[in-house]
Amino acid sequence: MTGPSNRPLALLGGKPGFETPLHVGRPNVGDRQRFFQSLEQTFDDRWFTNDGPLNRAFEAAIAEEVGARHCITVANGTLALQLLVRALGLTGEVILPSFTFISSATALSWEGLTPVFCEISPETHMIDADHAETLISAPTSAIMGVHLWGGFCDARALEDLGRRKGLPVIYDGAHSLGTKLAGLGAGQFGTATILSFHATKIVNAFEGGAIVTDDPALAERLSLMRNFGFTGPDSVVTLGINAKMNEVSAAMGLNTLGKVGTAIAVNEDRLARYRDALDPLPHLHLMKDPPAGVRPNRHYLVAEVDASGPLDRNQLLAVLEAEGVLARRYFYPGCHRSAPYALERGRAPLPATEALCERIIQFPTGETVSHEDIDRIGELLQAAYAQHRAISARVARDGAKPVA
Ligand code: T4K
Repeated sequence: MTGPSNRPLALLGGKPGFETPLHVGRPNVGDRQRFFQSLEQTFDDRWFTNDGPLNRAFEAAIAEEVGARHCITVANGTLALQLLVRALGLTGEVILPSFTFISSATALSWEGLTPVFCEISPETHMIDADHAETLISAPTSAIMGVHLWGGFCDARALEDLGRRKGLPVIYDGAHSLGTKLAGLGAGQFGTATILSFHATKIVNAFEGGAIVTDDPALAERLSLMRNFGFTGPDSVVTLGINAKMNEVSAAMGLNTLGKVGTAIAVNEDRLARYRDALDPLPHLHLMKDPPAGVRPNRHYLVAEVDASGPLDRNQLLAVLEAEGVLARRYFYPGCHRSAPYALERGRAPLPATEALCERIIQFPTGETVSHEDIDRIGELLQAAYAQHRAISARVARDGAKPVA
């Protein structure tokens, strides 16, 4: 009898479950017609970049969505962070979690700051404010929380810490469009928050980013800095750079922002299906729901592989990759163990971060993933656990080849 458990797996010589690979981070397309229509005007006007009408409309719409007074669009989220720390005049060290995308740290280093890596809560995967407090010293100039997976980090604890220590709190909110904490958007916390509109984000502008803040002077500095420091023709008043968002990106941003509610509903629907599909698997746990009061956008489908189970995370990634399911292990190995920082001495180990890096797995979700796809992923995983001995032997012989 054949059933999910004895299905022939591609890693063991069977036919892959998916002819066309399934990706984590497939872009949302939004309303194609609206996108192309809005560009007709751009072509008619021949105004392609430099604070164009679509950029202004996108800035207003983002500011409203996240509840901030000001939004300054830029070319990507990494540049947003670089400009922000420069505009704030930060010096010395900035404390942030190691468990984040590498550019949260490298953007700081690029601006001459030293990232000091702190621990996370194993429950939320986000910054541990108590550990952050132990790392504050004379050179510390700011604390940066990172809102991961479409949830919120413990902003209240961080801001309490910032107040007590007289330090600004900033946020990397690259994942946080559409997320709410007690009805408040990401723009209602800290000195400022950076956003990303990379293709893989819930609201995408192909590439893009923004800084949101309530501080008018900071907003003014940032908008000068992103446009070479010009206040008018021939008048450069500050050191600037070209960090502008173009009109095509702003059109895509407006288009996908208009569909953010639908995108969240689709993500919720896929999560419900994954709950059923993964339910028979005792060693694979979907991430717990966020604390009460948080409305997540569910843009990442995050699970943890139980270390006491018969297969480890890398073996599961190898099984899935062979089947055409390109699951990921964000943010392995953790910034502190990535090449730019791995050789630094004298830093405390980060055991919670390192343990999570070995367990974490993200599955494909969103509008390009169907219920049938999710059911099939569940069956493939059941088959993998049922055939764990053959898989372990295969991997021991030829190596697990997890995606980067
Ligand atoms: N802070 C945090 C917490 C972040 O997560 C990020 C970015 C940033 C800051 C910086 O923001 P940006 O400067 O990027 O605006 C991807 C994204 O490139 C990156 O934006 C994102 N975080 C990170 C979590 O994921 P990679 O290196 O994994 O990208 P890549 O090329 O492997 O693509 C990811 C998956 O998406 C693949 O399975 C393929 C799929 N994909 C990708 C693109 C670009 C598509 O299906 N279509 C596409 O067009 O970093």
